Amino acid sequence: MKKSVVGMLALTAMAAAMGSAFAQEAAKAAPAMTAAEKEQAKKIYFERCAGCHGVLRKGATGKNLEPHWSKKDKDGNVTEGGTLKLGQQRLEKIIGYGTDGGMVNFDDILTKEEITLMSKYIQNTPDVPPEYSFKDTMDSWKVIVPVDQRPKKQMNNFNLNNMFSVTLRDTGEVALIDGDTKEIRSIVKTGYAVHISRLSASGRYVYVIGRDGRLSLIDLWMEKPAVVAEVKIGFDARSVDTSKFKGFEDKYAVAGSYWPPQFVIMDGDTLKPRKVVSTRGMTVDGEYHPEPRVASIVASFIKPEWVINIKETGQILLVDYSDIENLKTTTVGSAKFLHDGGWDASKRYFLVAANASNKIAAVDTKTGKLAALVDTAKIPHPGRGANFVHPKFGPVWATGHLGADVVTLISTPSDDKKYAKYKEYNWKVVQEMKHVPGNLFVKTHPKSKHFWADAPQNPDKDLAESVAVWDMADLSKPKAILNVAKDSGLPPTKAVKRAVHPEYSADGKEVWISLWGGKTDQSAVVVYDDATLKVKKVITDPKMITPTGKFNVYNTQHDIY
Ligand code: DHE
Repeated sequence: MKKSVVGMLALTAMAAAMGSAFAQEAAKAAPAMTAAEKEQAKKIYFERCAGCHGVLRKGATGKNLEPHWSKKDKDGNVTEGGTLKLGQQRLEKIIGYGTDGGMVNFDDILTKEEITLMSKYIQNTPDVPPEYSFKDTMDSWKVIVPVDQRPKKQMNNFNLNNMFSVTLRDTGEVALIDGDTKEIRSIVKTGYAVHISRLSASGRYVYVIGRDGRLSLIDLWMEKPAVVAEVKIGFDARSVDTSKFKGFEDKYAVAGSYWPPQFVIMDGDTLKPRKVVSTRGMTVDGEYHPEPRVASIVASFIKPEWVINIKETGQILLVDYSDIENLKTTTVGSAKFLHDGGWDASKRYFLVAANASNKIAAVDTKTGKLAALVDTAKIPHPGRGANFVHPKFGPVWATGHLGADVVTLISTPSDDKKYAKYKEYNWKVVQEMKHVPGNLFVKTHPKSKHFWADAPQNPDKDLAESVAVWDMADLSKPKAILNVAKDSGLPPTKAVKRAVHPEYSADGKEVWISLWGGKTDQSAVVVYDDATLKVKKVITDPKMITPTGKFNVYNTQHDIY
């Protein structure tokens, strides 16, 4: 019998033996479901809900969804109840129409029957999924093209620096689009609902992680770039990066898993698993957490180190990969729940959103210490953030917010003498630029005068389909609003075409925006001229379905944002 199955049976037996009063009470009071209904609901929960609420439903970006959970005020009065207290009707409304707290409406994603089903399911006690061992990872590993059979030099004439890896979310693919000609050069099959693409230090390999934990390695040197190796690092995953320090270029990859909560270190050119490290442990408040998921990962350029952000514990791990057999890790406590983030302009400080605390944590990778915890508006969501020199406050790093109508600018330190006069502002919020809630990503480029922000999670259709652009030389000037869906010229569809994830071309002259439309609708990536804000090209194709994240090779390889 497989170890993971034994683990699951042991857990089930343990729960039964303990006869947990909660579990029994929940099982009694929760709506009955057939085994087939449970299976269907489990799949939907994994695909649509687990990302925000957690597999064990303990909550993170989303609320706790355990049947008997409760929140009490200081006098011990229950102020919020679990799903059983909320009950069937209220849950159906929340799932269907969303909430002011940032939960999106699912009435255009799930059918009425599915909403009823999910409302029943979350009143039942969560199942504990199986573990996933080093052996499971090893068993899933496939080298499709061995290293000695790969090209010795670039076999195509594409300008690889300006290639874009574009997530086609609902088809489980990425499109490799030539940034110069705007032609789709290759569409490769990947894991389910790919989350991000990252580059090897040399820029040759693209690493693509699916939500189902499948990591695919694409070789851009092939005549037609294709997947050369694959491995499944867990059941549920979001992050991947590579070794970028001098002497370790293209040597390792590291991928973070949501379930089980762990990260896996692999050989960079084959994805051969080398080590699995669990992230279970204590939160910054000193409580044990059984599901501390791996959120963003970034590779340092100044040390052989990865910054690995653990969502539920609020611990930032600085993992030294110079000797992976004897792995050294510095654990830096910050705040909960860590999500996405990026480098400051100097690439010494990594700034990460602690979205449940409404804070940005900055870690100093030179000293290995927390540099600052900065209070911000509600639910910061930076993507990787954006760096520019503010006319009044000097170097700043910017984050947008899911839960507030501003973009926050935080002053960041610099060793450059010309910025010494801005020192007094360091780690302070120096400005909040007026935007709208529901923002996910902000972007600028060292060669640009403009700053871009989307708002795909805004409940208003026009706002969700538009992006805002500021002139960084004079932020008091009214921002330009570009309705990307209208600019695309695509026919109207029932589903909102959410304008998402601005990404610059390698030369900083174009900005690419995805239109994240319905599950089966042909959609597009709209390319704007950054100087004139006019549409330059609408990249569309019958295969262009649910494009979301886009990763320009050069900018991703060098962390330019
Ligand atoms: Fe993301 C980055 C997690 C939903 C598009 N997303 C990240 C990162 C994490 C994360 C941890 C940082 C990776 C890194 O840098 O190493 N995302 C999650 C979730 O848990 C969440 C909230 C729910 C889920 O079920 O996945 C979620 N994300 C979404 C989406 O619905 C988005 C908008 C569309 C999609 O494709 O699924 C989406 N997330 C992205 C993108 C990035 C990202 C495009 C990379 C931004 C960048 O510029 O690096």
